[in-house]
Amino acid sequence: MTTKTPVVAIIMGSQSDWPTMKHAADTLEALGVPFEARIVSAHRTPERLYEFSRSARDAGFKVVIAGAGGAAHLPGMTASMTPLPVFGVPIESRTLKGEDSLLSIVQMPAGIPVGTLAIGRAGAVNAALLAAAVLALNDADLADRLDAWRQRQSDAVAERPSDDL
Ligand code: RP5
Repeated sequence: MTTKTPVVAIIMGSQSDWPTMKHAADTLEALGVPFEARIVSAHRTPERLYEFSRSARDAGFKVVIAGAGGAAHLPGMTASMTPLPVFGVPIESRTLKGEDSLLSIVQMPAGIPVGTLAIGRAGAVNAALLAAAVLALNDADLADRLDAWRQRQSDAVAERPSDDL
């Protein structure tokens, strides 16, 4: 985590979500985007959820990434209480493999949007990349870093498959 004022809030419903949400944190770190990660449970710490969501914009955050699993109310409840863009990451649950998380995050009624990503690691990484893309609209240096990140990714793809890996 960088020492600059965090502009992305990564919130998650439980400590058990961190191995997934850490991929979002690592991606933001690689792009030089200051962030803060917090555990905020819609079910177990509702007062913390209200406090965080209602103060997020004034605290200087520009984007919220919210990861939750099972009956995953966190992203939608957060989005209902902040005007900031909220990206939801469905955590892969043990019983239903994250389909429960996905459906409960993606099926928001019209009026309160949550930008919903894929289940698990891919969703966490892509939520961070989307957050960076939004911030890069007003940050030319970050736009350059994002371009470089994508170029490195392209450069890392071999032309042909190998038996040696
Ligand atoms: C949700 O319940 C969390 O987001 C987590 O994915 C799920 C299970 O939480 P734990 O029982 O592991 O704390 O609120």
